Amino acid sequence: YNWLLLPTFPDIAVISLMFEEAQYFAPVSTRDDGSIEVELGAGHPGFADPVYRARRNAIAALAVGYVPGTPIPTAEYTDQEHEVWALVSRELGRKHREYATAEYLRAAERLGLPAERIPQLQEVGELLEPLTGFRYVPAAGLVPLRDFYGVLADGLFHSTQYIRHHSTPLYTPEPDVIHEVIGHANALASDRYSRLYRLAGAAARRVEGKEALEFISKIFWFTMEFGVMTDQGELRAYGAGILSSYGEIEEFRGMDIRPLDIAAMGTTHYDITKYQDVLFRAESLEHLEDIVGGFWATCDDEVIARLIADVR
Ligand code: TIH
Ligand code: FE2
Repeated sequence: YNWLLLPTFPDIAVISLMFEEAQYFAPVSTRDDGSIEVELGAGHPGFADPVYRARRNAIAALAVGYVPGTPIPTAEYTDQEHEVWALVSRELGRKHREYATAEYLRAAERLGLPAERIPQLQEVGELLEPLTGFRYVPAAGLVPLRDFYGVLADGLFHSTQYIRHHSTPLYTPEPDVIHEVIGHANALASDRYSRLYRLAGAAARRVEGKEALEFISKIFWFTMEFGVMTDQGELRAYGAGILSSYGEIEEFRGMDIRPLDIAAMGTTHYDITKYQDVLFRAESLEHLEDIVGGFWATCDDEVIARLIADVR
């Protein structure tokens, strides 16, 4: 799964910088003729597949041309793309019953995503909005941390629209529409999880420094992306990154599971290109709301600077 680190991909330092800055996204640029190009590294499973590359470029162009406040442009997915969704949806459906929290399962039930075809992001927003007020916004590539998190406070979620390459359905280090929708939209359909997303957004807006913003984003990573909790007497996942990968979901119970701790989560390093080997466990949803929700609701630059100083 380390295709991003293969030699022809820009440069390890640049990549790790990008990981610190935001989640991983392939760079998107505009050619001289105005067309949009997504740069896939030579180790990317879609690198040598001209059909896939053309799809990535076409889908990125939709997001680049998106005008906020208007309906999200429709992506005309191919049969092969719908098949990837259907396969992953089927595999995850089974595994979620065993590994996802009751709150996530209930929320997924009430959202009612299609299992056989990729839903349009516009449609996802229309399903979500009456439930928790969240809507989707298309993103072509890297969204600056402050924007990505900040607008969560307004009930907006930035989402990629492309789907992972058909040769690697079980895991991708690149967030794709399966991750954004099966992982995040199902969670955003829960009143309680969606409130936590909004609190993360409010926290990101409140702080001024880059260090504080990164600290908040790491807590988000170890909770809303890769969080696990004791639920029905066993370890279950509520994090979107675990719940969107039918490879990783089989492994998380065997990882290094640590107690929920704000200072530890905010300062622990992670590598987005592999299965997460350090996870933080909440003892219940109430515990998560108390500790993490409580922190996001009140934290500021000063509090965070003190926490970081104490860890050092
Ligand atoms: N690894 C996830 C998946 O395969 O669905 C996608 C990502 C989650 C978080 C960052 S990338
Ligand atoms: Fe995510």
